[in-house]
Amino acid sequence: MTSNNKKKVFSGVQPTGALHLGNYLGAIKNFVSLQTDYDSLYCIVDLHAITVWQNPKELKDNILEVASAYLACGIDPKNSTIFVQSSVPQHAELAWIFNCISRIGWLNRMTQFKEKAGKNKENVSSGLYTYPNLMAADILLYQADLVPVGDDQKQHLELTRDIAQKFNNDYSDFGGDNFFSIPEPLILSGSARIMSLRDGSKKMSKSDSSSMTRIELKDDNDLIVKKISKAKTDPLPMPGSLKELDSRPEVRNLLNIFSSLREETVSEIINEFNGKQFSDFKKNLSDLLISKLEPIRLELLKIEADKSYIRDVLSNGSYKAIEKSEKTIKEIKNIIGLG
Ligand code: AQP
Repeated sequence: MTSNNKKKVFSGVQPTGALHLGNYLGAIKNFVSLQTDYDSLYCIVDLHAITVWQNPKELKDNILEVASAYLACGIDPKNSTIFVQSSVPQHAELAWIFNCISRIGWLNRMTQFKEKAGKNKENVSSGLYTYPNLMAADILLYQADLVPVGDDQKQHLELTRDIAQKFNNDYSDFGGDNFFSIPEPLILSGSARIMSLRDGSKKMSKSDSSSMTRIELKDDNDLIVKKISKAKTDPLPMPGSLKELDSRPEVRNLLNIFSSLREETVSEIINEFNGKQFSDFKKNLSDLLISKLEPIRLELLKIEADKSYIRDVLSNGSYKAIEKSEKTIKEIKNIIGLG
């Protein structure tokens, strides 16, 4: 607990490209709803982004884009600390310490590394491999109680908990006993994994080479209609039960999106459209997306045009984050015997 008795929340988004509906429904929408009840830190995790090569000019722009998206979606800098990870050097410092705590066997089990490295395992950066240690540092640096993430990040959260526990055990005789509180993942209802519009077995992702696989926060209304009308389905009629969705991943994904946006269950949506044409459903889905995303897009464009406002928000955020993290890192170094 913090001095104001609010629990702490930490989460982040990588500045790796245009933000999409998955980032919004799986992460940012939840950040907004948590910020009044929790002491919230929302980070733009650029050090994570460079685990895969980024064009430096685009990276700079993408950092500002994530900051603008946070603000446009409703994260309020009066309630939350918004900052860029690399502007707070304590993240990298603690990540190095965690490289020495975390075990190779633990990292070898991370499915996200296996998915991202694919067949190219020998040739990806070592940063991609140790990425979960940096994520643990992000969270534990602020002694966060809760971490709102999409369910794809749950395994990394478990590793964070393992690192915290091992640190507490390894240094229990040196002031480390119960030093880190063990953070909990916060997978909120409605934050289902959103899948690609062209392949229901792949998650919607910024780095997919085709923008037709995702709805981007900056897509205008016509483009949303086009992407939804071209979204893959199957020749069968609208489903009549949840069971049918097991073998229909693309249809399930569109229903999940509808249900998340409407904040109703998938069963309710199935009942509403049972017996109707797919084209009716898609038209309703496009209308719903437009009603939720158009105000965000307009706000995003307005904020992006005001670079000095964004820079002010980020430099205030970084100041606050350094203030919070400096004390923790000093204590950790003292426990370990560094410096
Ligand atoms: N498809 C998704 N469905 C639900 N949640 C998602 N998130 C990402 N994609 C989906 C959640 O968004 C937060 C920020 O993600 P990130 O940018 O840090 O990294 P990512 O998960 O690797 O996202 P992308 O879009 O797939 O980026 P690239 O293509 O660069 O790897 C996280 O909480 C994540 O769960």
